[in-house]
Amino acid sequence: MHRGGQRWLFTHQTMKELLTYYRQMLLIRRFEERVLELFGEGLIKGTAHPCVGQEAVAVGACAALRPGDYVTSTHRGHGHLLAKGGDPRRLMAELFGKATGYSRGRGGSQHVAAFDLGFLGSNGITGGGLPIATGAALALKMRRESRIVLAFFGDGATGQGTFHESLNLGAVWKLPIVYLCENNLYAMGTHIRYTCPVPNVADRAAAYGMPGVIVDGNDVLAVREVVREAVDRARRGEGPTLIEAKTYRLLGHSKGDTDRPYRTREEEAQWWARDPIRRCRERLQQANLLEPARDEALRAEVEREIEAAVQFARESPDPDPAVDLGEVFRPG
Ligand SMILES: Cc1ncc(C[n+]2csc(CCOP(=O)(O)OP(=O)(O)O)c2C)c(N)n1
Ligand SMILES: [Mg+2]
Repeated sequence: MHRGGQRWLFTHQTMKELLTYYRQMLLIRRFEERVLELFGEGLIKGTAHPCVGQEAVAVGACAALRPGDYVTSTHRGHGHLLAKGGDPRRLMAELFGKATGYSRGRGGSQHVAAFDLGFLGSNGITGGGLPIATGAALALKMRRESRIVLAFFGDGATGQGTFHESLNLGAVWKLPIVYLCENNLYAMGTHIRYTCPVPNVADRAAAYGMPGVIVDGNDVLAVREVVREAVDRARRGEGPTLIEAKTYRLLGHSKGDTDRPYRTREEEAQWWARDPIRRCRERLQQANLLEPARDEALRAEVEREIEAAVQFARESPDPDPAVDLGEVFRPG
């Protein structure tokens, strides 16, 4: 087990890339905030799990992938899809249950997939993405393809049987896969100290004979760096890596979790001080790449993109029950 992501230099190129990551993280943040508002307006039904605070994991990890690579996601998957190249309009339409959504409005927040983007689905089953990712990696290996899979999952998912089964087979078969745990310290209201007997999720990698790497999940460049190393290893045919990105969800577990009695406001304030977007902005400002006017212009641009997504979703047609139900209940 080692701590990764500290060995790189900031080249001018890296700093320019950081600006695009900053924009992507802002887009994800505003998407999530807008989704919560839309529940309030009654335009989105069901539930959603905002990834506010965890944007750097999604963006840093996807920045290390090629377009043809696959990812699997979780119930907290909007950021993963947007970072993998998802169009906010089509994701918003999916949340509205509209025919123009990525899964034609039938998947919703927790079961949306975009195969053309290599996005094998968000997943409402905790730990449910892990065997899907492992199976996809097995298929890629059997077909001798150079693509790889990255599985996002939460700390809570590491208590599921699927975690053991997937990492075990992934390691035994040396599959081209990266297991990326977003340790945000909580599974719903349960702190990880009550469910994990070792100090780090990454310590568990030893049981599977694979490298276990810890990274600051609120540092987008650090995440990109460690994921790159793991992706290269997977592509070389050397098998999986378990990465633990230490992060925090700054809002409630889901849109209904507003009081959060299981944790203190002081703890939250400490993590707000480590907000990945704020840290990224400060780094860009120190490099003179983000003067206030530019920052303002960028934010306004993101705002317009989000509003365009909402408008697209509102104006999109509902799915046609004649077509869509026919596809759900395929007769014998
Ligand atoms: C198999 C299963 N058990 C329980 C749940 C209820 N549940 C939904 S999210 C969640 C917590 C997941 O925690 P974690 O994996 O850490 O992800 P996070 O919510 O922190 O992103 C649980 C227990 C579920 N969806 N699926
Ligand atoms: Mg968690």
